[in-house]
Amino acid sequence: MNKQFAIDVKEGLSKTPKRLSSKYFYDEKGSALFSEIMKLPEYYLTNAEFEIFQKKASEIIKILGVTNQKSFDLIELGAGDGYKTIELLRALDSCNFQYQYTPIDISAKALHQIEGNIQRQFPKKKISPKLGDYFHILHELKASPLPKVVLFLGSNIGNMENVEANAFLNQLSENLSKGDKIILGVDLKKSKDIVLPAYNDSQGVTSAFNLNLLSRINSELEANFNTDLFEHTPMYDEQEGVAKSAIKSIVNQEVEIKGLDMKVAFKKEEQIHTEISRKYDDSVIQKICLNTGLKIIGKITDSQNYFADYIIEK
Ligand code: AVI
Repeated sequence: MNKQFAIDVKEGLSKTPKRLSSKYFYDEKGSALFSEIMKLPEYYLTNAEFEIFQKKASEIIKILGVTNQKSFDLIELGAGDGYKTIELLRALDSCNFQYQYTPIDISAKALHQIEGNIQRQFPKKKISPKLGDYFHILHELKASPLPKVVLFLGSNIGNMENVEANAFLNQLSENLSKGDKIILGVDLKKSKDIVLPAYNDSQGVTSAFNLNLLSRINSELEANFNTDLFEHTPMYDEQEGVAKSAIKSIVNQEVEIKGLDMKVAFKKEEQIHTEISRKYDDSVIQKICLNTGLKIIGKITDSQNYFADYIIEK
């Protein structure tokens, strides 16, 4: 049993309002559902960032200030399948840049997938995937004398509250040397008509992704959630630029979680908060970079201005 999962579920379901962390979405089923989400027509984020890497990689490279005279480390945090990164690698290769690509992930399966994808596209390229905690590995890599470019894409930072994002960037900064760069991919603030469908797709994949958290509690903690009696509930606050997802109980009910030796009562309409997906503008990015020793040196957006990759320097 994953001990921390048990502790967090117990604590989260004892709170008012109830909450569960989105970091627990990604079991095997959840990761497969997230891969499906990224291909949905409503989930514009992936295509928008892909377009940036496909069409504007040379602008990114210019801001990074790397040259083909000197090698550098290209490190990706939570690389996924590498679909977007491959475009950046292609652009770097076309100008004969020398670099070592190191994807870091906590999932061996994800690393295996990215290695396979890269090998298929660039049969001669050597990559050095690292399995484990981002900061632990970055700390080890700090000893390398080469300049670093760290990729944190896909608006993954948006799943953190601003205070958490600021602490994350601070920790990232501590593991970098002066002059190292970060490419931070973020979804931009925009109208509800565009954002909400991305979290409430017509095929119900996002709903299945959210409700899978209850199935995970059923299988890992011996619970009896009936997922038919709960509903995926997406929200978007346009002023604040925050999308939130919750799971709503559609009846009064009680659920038993044997593995935690607890019973949880739900009132009809009661929600469990599961995820925040923050959207950004320059002022929010400045806020999360505050007192981290990091400064914004560039911003590249897609043609619709939906998504941005900020270039940040230590
Ligand atoms: C991983 N993360 C950036 C996604 C997001 O957009 O917040 C996770 C997701 N949740 C629902 N759909 C996608």
